[in-house]
Amino acid sequence: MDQMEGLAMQSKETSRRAFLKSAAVGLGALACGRGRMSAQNRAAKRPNIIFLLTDDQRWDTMGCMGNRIIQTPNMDAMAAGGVKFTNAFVTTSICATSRASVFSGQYARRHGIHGFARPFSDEAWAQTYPAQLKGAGYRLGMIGKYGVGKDQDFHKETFDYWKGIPGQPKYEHTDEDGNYKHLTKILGEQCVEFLQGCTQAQPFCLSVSFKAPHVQDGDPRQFIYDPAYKDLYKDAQIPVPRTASQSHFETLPAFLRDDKTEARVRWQMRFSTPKEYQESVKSYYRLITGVDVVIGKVRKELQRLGLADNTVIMLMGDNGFFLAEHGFAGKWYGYNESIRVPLLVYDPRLPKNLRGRSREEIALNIDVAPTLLSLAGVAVPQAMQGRDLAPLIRGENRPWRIDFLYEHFFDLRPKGATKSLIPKSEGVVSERYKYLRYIEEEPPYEQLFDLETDPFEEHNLVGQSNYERTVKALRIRCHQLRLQCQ
Ligand SMILES: [Ca+2]
Repeated sequence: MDQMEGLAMQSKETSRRAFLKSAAVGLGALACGRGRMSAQNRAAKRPNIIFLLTDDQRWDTMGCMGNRIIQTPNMDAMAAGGVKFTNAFVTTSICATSRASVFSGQYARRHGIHGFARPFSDEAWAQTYPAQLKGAGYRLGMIGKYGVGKDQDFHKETFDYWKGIPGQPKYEHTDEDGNYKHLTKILGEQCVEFLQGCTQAQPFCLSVSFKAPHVQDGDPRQFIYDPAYKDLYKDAQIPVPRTASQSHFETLPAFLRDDKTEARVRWQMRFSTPKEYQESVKSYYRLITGVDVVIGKVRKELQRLGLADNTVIMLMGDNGFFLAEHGFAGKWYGYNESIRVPLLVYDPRLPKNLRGRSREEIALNIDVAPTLLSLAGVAVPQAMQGRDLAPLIRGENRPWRIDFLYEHFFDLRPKGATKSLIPKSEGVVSERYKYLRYIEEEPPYEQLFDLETDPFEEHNLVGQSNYERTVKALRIRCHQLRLQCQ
């Protein structure tokens, strides 16, 4: 089939779905009496919010997303009692930039934070979800690796409870008696401390930014898990990804195979032998299970304090993570493993029939801020570019995005080098096709993947005559999105 025909069919299918969705919205409006009541109820008692952000957790590292090895009973319970977004992505796959997008609801193109040192200006911070919720009377808490700008530049005054950590925190700590204490456990204790300072009278928003399962950069042990979990997964055999083969690696262009690139340097440290691969993935899983245990403790404390029935908990990853796919480690590139993240929303106010559902719409890191504001009944600032996921959480249908702009401009250049050791890229991720281009190459190196027939992104279709028109259409779409997202 001609590829443009394919695109046209896709767009026809999209209109059909949009029609069905708007018809469903129409039907929903018929029951508007009840809708208004629930809106009033929502306004009457504003929910508490806990936003949990994991660091480098990819979408498929939870039991509820089909992983049969990892143990995440508390994440699975959140999904079973709430809503699971199965197509959640980040618009830029790196800690600082993605976190800036989470806080602001904006693409990197707009917030301009492409590296680790640049902070939010006062004006920009005023438009973020913490500042907006603070203005609306919420009690604010921040725990863990906030990841944007330097310590002295962060807007700590917004928070009533501040346990933010600048830079890349260390995993290993000792308590006052000199006993070992893992960072994830400390963050969990701080969550409990924050909750114990809350009352029914004032709603709260607690943002918890775990370091786990991010590696400890500069430490040869890399994934430093709590020794309490050392026996977990000991006897498991982690399957090797199909794209981790040498034959697939050799199909990649030379600049992506370059051993000096960060994705290859880190691959060498983590995955270069089968034994290393097994140990790295198991340790990564142990770090995630550590976070899961904290979620269980937080939920138990909410119950104990009588806050559970009115506290919405959201969990997201700040970016995905290569576990040797395509011969890479780390994230940054626009491949699925790097950009796809977990996203769960547990809302105890949901009626029983709406719990345990999956939403397949494309959800993004820039949707977090407008969603949290909407849950709190606070108007979403114009500057935010993400969409409110709350209607989807409530089981409603809305016409939804079918693509988004991917962008990655972090500059890691040794002195005198002309290119970043993390090749910069941008592109369009749509439901059917993914178009990426690496902008430092001359001419830019382009990739086109048909996600329907090639879900592992093994076959670059650029250069094939029957895809020429698709590539042209996506170049235009990329240009449009770049302009729209400024
Ligand atoms: Ca990260």
